[in-house]
Amino acid sequence: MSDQSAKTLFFGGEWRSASDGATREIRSPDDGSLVAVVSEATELDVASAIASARASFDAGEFPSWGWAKRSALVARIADLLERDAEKFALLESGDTGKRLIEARYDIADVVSVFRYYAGLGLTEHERVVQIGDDHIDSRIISEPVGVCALIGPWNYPLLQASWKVAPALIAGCSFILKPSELTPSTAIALVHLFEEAGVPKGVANLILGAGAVVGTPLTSDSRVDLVSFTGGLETGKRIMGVCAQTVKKVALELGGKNPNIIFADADLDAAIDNAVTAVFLHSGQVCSAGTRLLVERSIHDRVVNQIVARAKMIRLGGPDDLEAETGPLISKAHLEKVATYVEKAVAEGATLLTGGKRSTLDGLRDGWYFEPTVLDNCNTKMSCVQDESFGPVLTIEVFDTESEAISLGNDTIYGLAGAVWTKDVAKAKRVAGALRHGTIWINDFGPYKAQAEWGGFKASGIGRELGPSGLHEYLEIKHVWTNTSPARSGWFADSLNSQVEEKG
Ligand code: TXE
Repeated sequence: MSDQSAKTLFFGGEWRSASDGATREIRSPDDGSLVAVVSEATELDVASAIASARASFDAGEFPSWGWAKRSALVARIADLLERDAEKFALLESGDTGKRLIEARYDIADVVSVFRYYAGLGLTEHERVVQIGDDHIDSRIISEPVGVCALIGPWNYPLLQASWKVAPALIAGCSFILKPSELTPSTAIALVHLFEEAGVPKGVANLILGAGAVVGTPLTSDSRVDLVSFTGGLETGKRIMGVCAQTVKKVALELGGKNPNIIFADADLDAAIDNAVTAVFLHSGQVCSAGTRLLVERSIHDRVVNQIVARAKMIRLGGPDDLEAETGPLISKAHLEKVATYVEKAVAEGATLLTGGKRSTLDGLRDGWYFEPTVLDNCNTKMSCVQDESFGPVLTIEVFDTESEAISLGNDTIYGLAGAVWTKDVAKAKRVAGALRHGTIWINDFGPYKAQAEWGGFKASGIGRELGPSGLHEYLEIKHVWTNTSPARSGWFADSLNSQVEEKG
């Protein structure tokens, strides 16, 4: 256990305890053991962190450092993260319960996000507008948006934080990072690393605590210019409502209900294997999880039988279990949510083919393990098809035609990601074009890259992370018009000047 209880909030360039001394215990989802004790911020701490960020932005040097200097800083952070990768992976798997090998992949991805934005910072950020007049210089420039509240979830804590802090730093913003109260350890370590890298005082601030307590003070404060949030739909709606009061910019990633469409002419071996990974990776706690399998009727039995057989074989286990293939759910509350979701699905007419309950197999200690679950005979009227379970639960629907597959794939309020499996390239492109989701994979499932935008259509969110658009979220656009040969506008009659002219 790391005893971080002393001082784990960071603002004004100093590590601090909560103003009332409150702390929170972080417990392993694998066995309930104590992982860390951290400070639990108060509203007063939030106000101080915002003041720190505001002062550094309004009166500090960072916004005027220039792109190249900020890029060098972000590249330095990438180097330090690479140096400390194993330490970060251990912290991440400790808080989330995910296998160490998965946490290592996450940290490698975090490094590439910092490296990508370090490189993007060195590209051109100004645009000259061609006016056709030698005396006019019309220039579009990008400036930092200001003070940002960056609120993250618990499934990929450091990775989701990196999608926000790396572009915010490149842009020259100051920020308050608020990780999930369930998984704060890597955010604490990251801010220590920011200090070592030389992030100026007040630019990076860290607040820990429950969203219900620190969330509203953070998102309602008029000194905050932008809120970037990744989390659940209901929390996202609440945040958007709060932000409307001060007309803040918002960037939201609110999950998805992602269709994975398999046509009969697909490479079924690859399609089935990827379908299993798509839904059961990280026990379904993935915003882009392939939780809705849409399968062409003629291959339904073959595909479903194989998926069920594979689901039954999946080995659950904790961070240090080298045989394990996936880990526990994040908390008791989340496990109960997933169990209720399955119960409701069955009550609504879905057929439970495997799983559906907490796994208590020997060796699973007292963790929040849930059996990989497959529900057949589902349809879009059922809540299991419409709501995000965020657990290892696959729902199966059948279709007969291409247009039916498309309309089923779009019959959701969400629009984050989807996949289509077929050997017919033209059909794959037609379906990809018709699906209203932010990422479409053709004959693949899951890859994302720091260079490629990530985000959702419809209720999956607002804005994009990663890629150049992920930086644009943190920039204000300013048009500067310079006239090197000023002249009278001549728009209104000027009696004063005409009198002067008459007298003359
Ligand atoms: O998320 P919350 P929860 C989905 C998933 C999951 C559901 C609920 O379906 O079952 O959301 O999970 C902070 N103002 N996703 O309850 O509440 C909170 O402290 C400001 C999808 O854990 O959205 C945490 O830091 N902040 C998702 C963060 O919001 C508030 C990943 C996320 O918590 C706040 C995680 C408030 N009023 C869950 N209330 C994805 N898109 O990948 C809470 N928070």
